[in-house]
Amino acid sequence: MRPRLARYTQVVPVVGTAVLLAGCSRLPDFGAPDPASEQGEQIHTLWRSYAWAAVAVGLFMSGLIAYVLIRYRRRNDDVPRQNPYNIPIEILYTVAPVVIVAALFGFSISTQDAATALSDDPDVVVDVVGFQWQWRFTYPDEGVSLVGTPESGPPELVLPIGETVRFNLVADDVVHSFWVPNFLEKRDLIPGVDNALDITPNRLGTYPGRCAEFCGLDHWRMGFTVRVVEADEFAAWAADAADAGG
Ligand SMILES: [Cu+2]
Repeated sequence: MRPRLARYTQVVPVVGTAVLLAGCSRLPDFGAPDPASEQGEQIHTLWRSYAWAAVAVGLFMSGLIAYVLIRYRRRNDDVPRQNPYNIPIEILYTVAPVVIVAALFGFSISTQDAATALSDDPDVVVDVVGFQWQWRFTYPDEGVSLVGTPESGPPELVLPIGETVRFNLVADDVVHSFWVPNFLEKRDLIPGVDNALDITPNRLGTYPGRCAEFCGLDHWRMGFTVRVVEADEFAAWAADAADAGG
């Protein structure tokens, strides 16, 4: 018995350390994209909190299991003490998960309310139309309209940093889904339903966007890009695009 146990005590820490080190580079985000909007930050924080809560519960439970395995190992052939029940422990292990789930539920609802809130006075409005198989982005206040075609390729959505952008989402034919992974939100475009989404970009850069609902054979063509720029650069771009009849 002894030598085998000694071998395990050497192997387990080595394997455990290797797994931890391998996971370290992705550990902080737990696989989520880097957020590029205020709403995305909120969702990202919720996601990371969930993941850390899962890690804490997992470690605690693993510790309990390890403790029981070692502490109550069979040492002889005596029949162990037979307890039909243990009321305090049963109450504890019923109440603890309920409390954890209730807390996670509360955080989810408050984050959802904050991330999906619609501003009364958005700074920029973009009317998004999804159709088989491209996007039309219209900025009514700036007089700009961009449409993706097989010749021109996918359109580029240009957004000013730090300003609230209202996306009005409309589908022309079938269901599509507007998705920019770095905003950590996606919203369906459904014929006959007016959906809206507010995004406040907070990081400069260019991000990929796509349709996240299979909408027919050329669904894969429905890619686009989002470029987040400074406010004055946005104004200059919008003036140029309006002049160009965009
Ligand atoms: Cu689509």
